[in-house]
Amino acid sequence: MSSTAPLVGIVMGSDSDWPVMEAAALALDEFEVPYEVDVVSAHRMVHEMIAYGESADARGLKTIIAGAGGAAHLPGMLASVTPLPVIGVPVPLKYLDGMDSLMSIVQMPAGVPVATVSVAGSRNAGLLAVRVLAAHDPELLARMKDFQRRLNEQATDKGKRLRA
Ligand code: RP5
Repeated sequence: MSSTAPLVGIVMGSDSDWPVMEAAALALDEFEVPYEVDVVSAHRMVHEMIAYGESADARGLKTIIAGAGGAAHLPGMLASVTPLPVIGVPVPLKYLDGMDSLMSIVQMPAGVPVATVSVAGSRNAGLLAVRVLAAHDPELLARMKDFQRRLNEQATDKGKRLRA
């Protein structure tokens, strides 16, 4: 990619979410996709959160990955104020095994979509953001196809080793 301006915004409700969210950043690193990282709490920083969502497309972001735990309203609230695709990452906390985070993010009202990945599935969130960008970037699309080919080879090799 020629641009170094961030194309993906990775945001989370607290810095305590970072151990889960870091895998999204690592996936974007693998594909050399520029991104920014910030804490934008839906509850503790409501005005900053709205400003972030409202300015995201004008600042050049193409998609937002938002992670939060518990009463995880951040992805949905951002999706309410930005036209960009929002990918939600349910962060599991100490209680309820992340089911509270998952339910808070996945069941959005019609008209306000959030692409929810699995509990703590931030690597897939990063890879999904790459696919969103790759749809309009032939070079990135080729790299995603190569990634998928290697994934297939690795899985095939595992099968071969088991059968040997
Ligand atoms: C949520 O509250 C955050 O996304 C985080 O998962 C959770 C706990 O935050 P801290 O109390 O650790 O800052 O809004």
